[in-house]
Amino acid sequence: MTMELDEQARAILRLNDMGGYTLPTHGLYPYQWNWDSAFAAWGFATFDPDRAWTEMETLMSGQWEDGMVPHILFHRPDAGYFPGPDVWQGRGPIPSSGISQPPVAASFMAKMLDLDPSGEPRARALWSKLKKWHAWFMEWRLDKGAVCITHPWEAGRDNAPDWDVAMMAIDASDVGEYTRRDTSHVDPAMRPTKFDYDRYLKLVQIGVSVGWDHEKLREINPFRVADPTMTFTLLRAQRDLLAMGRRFGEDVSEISEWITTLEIGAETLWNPELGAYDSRDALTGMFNNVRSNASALCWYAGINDPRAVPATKRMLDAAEYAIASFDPEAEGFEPLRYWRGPVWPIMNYLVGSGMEEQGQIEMAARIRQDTARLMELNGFAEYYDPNEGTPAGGGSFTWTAAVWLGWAG
Ligand code: 9YW
Repeated sequence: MTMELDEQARAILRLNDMGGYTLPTHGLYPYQWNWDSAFAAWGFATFDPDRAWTEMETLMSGQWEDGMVPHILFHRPDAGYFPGPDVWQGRGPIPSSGISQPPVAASFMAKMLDLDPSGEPRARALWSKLKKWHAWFMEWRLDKGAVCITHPWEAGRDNAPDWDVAMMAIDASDVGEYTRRDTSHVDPAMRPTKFDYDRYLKLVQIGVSVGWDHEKLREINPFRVADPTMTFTLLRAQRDLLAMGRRFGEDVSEISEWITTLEIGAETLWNPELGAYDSRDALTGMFNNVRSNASALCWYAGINDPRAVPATKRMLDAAEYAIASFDPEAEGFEPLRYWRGPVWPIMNYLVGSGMEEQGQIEMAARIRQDTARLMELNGFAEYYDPNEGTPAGGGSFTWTAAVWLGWAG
């Protein structure tokens, strides 16, 4: 059984391999996405290290002059996805979007180096690029030390309830006509709504209007939310970058300072009333009061926080398959609508492996077993219904296959 699934997972990576970069899935997502690609590299590292390093190199080849690594690289135009390069008008060396995504690449590079120590020269060459990207976050995205997103797509959790209040404050009445493509690939009931898409596009238009000038955007962008996903993944990535830097004989003093700043920032996301880490609107200072799986990334970030245990356990117990993206007991929970309830293997890996490292063995085992069970029963889907296990979203999904190869299988 396991052998067979290993083969299927490898076949998915090959199927989605465009030669140098990997698509999340054909049809729905026909480009190179940032954090998907880092997962893909790790998946490849389990059976084809050379291809794994190439994936990372292609991702980092899209880095902007200022250090940002975009959330999408549009290597070849594809009419099946909207909004494409003509709408985004990114200003990097490769046509791209104008925002970033959770910076998990350094952490996966550390894993790749463990799996393939002979890749060290390639890792060394990538290290300074990753550092420049991390520096970009520290310069442009902090609020009280926590990392902000400037667009819901930047968090990788597109329509999470975390952003609802901030989204309501955006006036998108002049966004104009456009045709969505996502809803022609996947059931619209599983996708973000038109209300969301209008605002996703409005934010892109605002970015384009100032040529993605981060300084100007800091003043005019109507959306700026400090996010646990971003804060915890960057904190973890800084730790991994620091450890690799030491090994390579690099000066890591600045990275140590960044870690301290981010630890302080992470604490500002603790919402005592919720008993969880929460997103916080940087423009209003208000917590969003949303219990999501992002809170449980604290362990992955190296923060072994006993305060976070009770609510996390309750979330695990509230679903058949842990861990739901949004609290199954909360009002507005939707088991099939993207980031408003479904369980995502990639988040399970980040949360579960962090728990393993920090000695939260019971919760970790539960998450890992559930992740494996979902794939054994229902294949390598984008995400699943946390109660029924129904596979949903795109099929033959790259990062789900990578999680099987690297961890769950
Ligand atoms: C979009 C590719 C991406 C992921 C995100 C996920 C979704 C939609 O798909 O984004 O149009 O960018 O939310 O995390 O990287 O799998």
